[in-house]
Amino acid sequence: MSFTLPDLPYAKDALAPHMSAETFDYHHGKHHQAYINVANDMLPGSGLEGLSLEESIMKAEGKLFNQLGQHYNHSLFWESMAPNGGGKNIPSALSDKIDSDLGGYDSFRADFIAKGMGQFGSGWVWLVQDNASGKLEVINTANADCPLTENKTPLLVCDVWEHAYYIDYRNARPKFLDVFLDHLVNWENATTRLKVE
Ligand code: MN3
Repeated sequence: MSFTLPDLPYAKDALAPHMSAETFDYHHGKHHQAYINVANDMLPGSGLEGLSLEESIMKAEGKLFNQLGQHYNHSLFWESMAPNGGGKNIPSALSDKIDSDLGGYDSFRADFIAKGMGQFGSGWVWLVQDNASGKLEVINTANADCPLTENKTPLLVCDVWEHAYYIDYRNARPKFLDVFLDHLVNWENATTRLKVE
């Protein structure tokens, strides 16, 4: 099979002024598309033909893993945002888990920003659920690395590579992380990914 660029789950100007249509033109239309194009070029003969994206990520290595990881991570990034998102209006199933596992929203927010700022160079900051313990965790990963390979289920992700925010925020990663949390997070989507025991 080959992979295709997923449509954004909103109009490309729907998150403005927090994330501009110009950012989506480049980040979704060019960066994300390029990872898919290279992955599709590399898949024939790789032994991974016909596998789902998630299955492929678990088996791929090297350059092909990097393309597939970027495809998965960016796809979740688009779904992690929504118009009029962010803030503390979190469905109770997830809000209760944030309280019990992460010490509450304010603690989560501070940790998410610290880990997002602490990721040197390209990478991601995530809210994940560990599949073994069932507990929520805030983690960062470098480059194309993806929590799926660490037995964790991603609930939401923010891209902290400069191309995610340079058009709208220039070099101000802290401002971008503030805006992501306060105005963009799609808490309903994150809650649908939560496994409730
Ligand atoms: Mn990116």
